[in-house]
Amino acid sequence: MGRILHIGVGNFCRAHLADYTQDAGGWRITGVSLRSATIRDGLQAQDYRYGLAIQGQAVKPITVFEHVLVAPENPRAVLQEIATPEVQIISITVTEKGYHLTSDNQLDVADPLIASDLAGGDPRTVIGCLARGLAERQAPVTVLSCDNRAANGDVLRAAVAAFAERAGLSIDWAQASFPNSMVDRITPATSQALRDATGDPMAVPTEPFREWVIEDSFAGPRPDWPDVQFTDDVAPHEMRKLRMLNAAHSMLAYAGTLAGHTYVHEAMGDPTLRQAARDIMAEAARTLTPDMQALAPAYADALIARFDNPHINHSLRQIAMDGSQKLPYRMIDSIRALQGQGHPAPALAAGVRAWITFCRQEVAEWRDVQDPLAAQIAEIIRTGKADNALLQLIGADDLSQAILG
Ligand code: CS2
Repeated sequence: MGRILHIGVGNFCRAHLADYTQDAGGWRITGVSLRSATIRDGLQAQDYRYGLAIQGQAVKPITVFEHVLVAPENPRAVLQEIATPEVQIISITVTEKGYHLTSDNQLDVADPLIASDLAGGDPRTVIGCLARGLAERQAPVTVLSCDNRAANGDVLRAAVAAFAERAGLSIDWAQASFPNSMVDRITPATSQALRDATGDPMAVPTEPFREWVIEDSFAGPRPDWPDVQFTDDVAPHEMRKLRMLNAAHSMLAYAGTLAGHTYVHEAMGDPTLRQAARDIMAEAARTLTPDMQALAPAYADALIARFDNPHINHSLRQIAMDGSQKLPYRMIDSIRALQGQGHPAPALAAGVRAWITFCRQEVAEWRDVQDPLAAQIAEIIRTGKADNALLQLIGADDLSQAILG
């Protein structure tokens, strides 16, 4: 029986990693919540079991969770689990902002939570927990990032190393591997209607499609996950997914919300936005490797069909969150690559401008922008600075001409 320690027990991991691990059999998952006790309390009340409501299928019971630790209640227990040899895989879904990186992917030492973790308090970030836990560990371990960041394993390793160096911790790097991975499954928040229909307050809704491509560099055993693609190089796959799916998603989130829509499938019903999603995918496709470019037309068609799914009420505002963390590798990298090839990127540029307009509208209407850089965004807008200042915030002011014209 293998053991996974999973940090970040939101809906995505409960629809993706947990579903694959349920199918594999033979492995158990201990969850870690870095902040609140809500998910632990909910799952504990039902013996850590919940239903996965895969659209169009019977609700699937997921029974792989053993228990969930809540870091603020018992930080020491989390570090002990990270260090324990029986845990062979530490997997992570903490969303883009959970890595606390600057726009050029360096550990953000000015971030208050990172600064507090470095100062030696009980760790509150995934980076602080991993650095302090791995420093106590003597057995091989695979740390598997399952978040939508480019080169997610590489940037996680670099952030943990930067933290360890500053904190004077020594980690046995020869025993730790950080494979890159690409994850995909559209998983909205749980609605009250689903809770009522299933009688399960912890049920998770998701689409039938799922995809997982992982770099085959595990330090030890792994579950026999079905239909996972193991490969030497995840980058071509993650570029395909982040630059086509997630870029179009983000554009729909900003332009769709501005146009008064609530869900992705509604925005897709708007001919202008639908075409804009197609155009972003086509522009992004030109930046991919030749193999991926060959797959891109069929992949784009499949994405459009997934976005059209009227049974998945995927909120545009949920996707709109944390734009400063998402845009760099969803849109900016592609615009830069296209510029390097001498190609314009009008659809992607319009996507970035939709983010700017969205931020300006939120601030004008006195709503908080849901973003770790919300204070800086609001300050730029309230003090009347030009759009270029927002580009600068996400490390894209070199593309001012291409984006703002
Ligand atoms: C979405 C993603 O919330 C978002 O930013 O674009 O969560 C998206 O649904 C997943 O990456 C799909 O795999």
